[in-house]
Amino acid sequence: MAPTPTREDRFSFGLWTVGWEARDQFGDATRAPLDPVESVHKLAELGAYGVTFHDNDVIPFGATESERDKHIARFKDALAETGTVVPMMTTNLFTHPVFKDGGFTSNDRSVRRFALRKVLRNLDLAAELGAQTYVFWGGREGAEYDGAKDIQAALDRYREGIDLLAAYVKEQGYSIRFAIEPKPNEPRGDILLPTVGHALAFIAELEHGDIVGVNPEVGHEQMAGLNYAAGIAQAMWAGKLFHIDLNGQRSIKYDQDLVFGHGDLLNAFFTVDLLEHGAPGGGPAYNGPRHFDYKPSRTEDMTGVWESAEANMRTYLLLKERAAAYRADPEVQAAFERSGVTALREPTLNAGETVSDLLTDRGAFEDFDADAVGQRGYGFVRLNQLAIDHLLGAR
Ligand code: GLT
Ligand code: MN
Ligand code: MN
Repeated sequence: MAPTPTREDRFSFGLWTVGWEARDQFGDATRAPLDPVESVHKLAELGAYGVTFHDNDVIPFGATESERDKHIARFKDALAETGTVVPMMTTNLFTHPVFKDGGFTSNDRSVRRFALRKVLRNLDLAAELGAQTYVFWGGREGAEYDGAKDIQAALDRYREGIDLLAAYVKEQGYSIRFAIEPKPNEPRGDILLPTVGHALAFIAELEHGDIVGVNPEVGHEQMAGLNYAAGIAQAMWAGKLFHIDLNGQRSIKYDQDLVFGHGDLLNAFFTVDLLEHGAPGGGPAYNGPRHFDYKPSRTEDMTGVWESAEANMRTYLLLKERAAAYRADPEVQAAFERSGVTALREPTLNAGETVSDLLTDRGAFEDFDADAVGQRGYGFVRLNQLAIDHLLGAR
C-alpha cells in the first residue's frame, strides 16, 4: 500500500505537464486542450498542493489587457476554490517565432528588450500570486552553428538580463528568488548554461547572484550523461538548490520527460534519500516544493494523463518510505562506517593544524604504509546492494 499524497507532501505540477496536447516533431496532438481551471481542480483532488505555470499557459500570447485580466481572474478563482498555491512561476520565451534565436540572448536587440518586458510584467503577477521562485529555462538561448553565436557576448547579455530582473525584484521588495534551469540541448542544438555546473559558475558572475539559484531537472542532467543526485548535491552544497524538476529519462537521447522514477530508478531512490534526509554524513534536507515536470506520454488518453500525474506522487512517496527504512537500518549504518562514507565529514587536518605541522607529521608520509592502506576494501558494493534490497522491499 502506497501512502496517499497530502498537501503536507508539497507536491506541485506545471500546468504545461498534464496540459500537454502531445504534439511532437513527427505527429499531431493526440489530446484536446485542457482548461487550466480543470487542471487545478483535478491536481488538487489528487493531492497536489501547488501548480506552476508560464504566463502563456494561462494567458494566450498577445491577449489584450482586459482578456488578460479575465484569464487571471478565473485562474485565481480555481486556486481559491481548491486552496491551491502557486509556489513557482516562469515565462514562455520559447514558443513564439520571435524567440527563435533566444530571448535574453537573441542576436536581435529588439527581441532582447521585448523578452525583458515580458518577464517584468510577469514578475508583478508572480508577486501578486505569492510565488517564491521564478524559473528561467533558456531553451532557445543557444545555437545550432558554432559561428552563429558569440558565446561570450551572449553570456554578457544573459547576465545583463538576469541582473536587471533581479534588481527589479529587490527594488519592488518582492520575496522572489530566481532559479535557472539547465539543459544541454533541445530545442536548440546547444543551449547556454547546459548543466548545473555551468549554471552555478554563471551565477557566481552575477551582481545579484545572492537571489539566484538553480532548478535542476532529472532528465536534463541525464541527457548530458550526468548524475542527477550528484548534481543536486553540489547545488545544495553551494546553498543554491532553490527548486527541482522531477521526472524520468532513459539515457542520453531526446528529452523524454517520463514520470519520476520511470527512468533511472536507483538514482531516483538516492535523489529522494538526499532530498528527504540530507547528505549521509549530515547536512540539511531540501525543504522546497517537490515539483514534477514530466509529460504524459503521447500514447495516453485523459485517463492516462491523470494516472501518470498520480504515478509521480506515488513513486515519490514509495521511494520516501524505502529511503527512510534504508537510513534507519543498523546494517546500513554499519556499512556507512565500513565504507568511510560518514568519516569523510572529518576535516583532513586537525583543528589548528598548519601546513608545516602536516609537513612534520611523519605518519602522514615518511612512515605512511601506502601499500598496506592500498589493500583496504571499501565495501561499496555491499552498501549499494543494501540500497537495492530496501528499494525492492527485501528488507
Ligand atoms: C518546458 C521545458 C521544461 C521547463 C519549463 C519551464 S518549460 O516544458 O521542457 O523543462 O522546466 O520553462
Ligand atoms: Mn525536460
Ligand atoms: Mn523542466
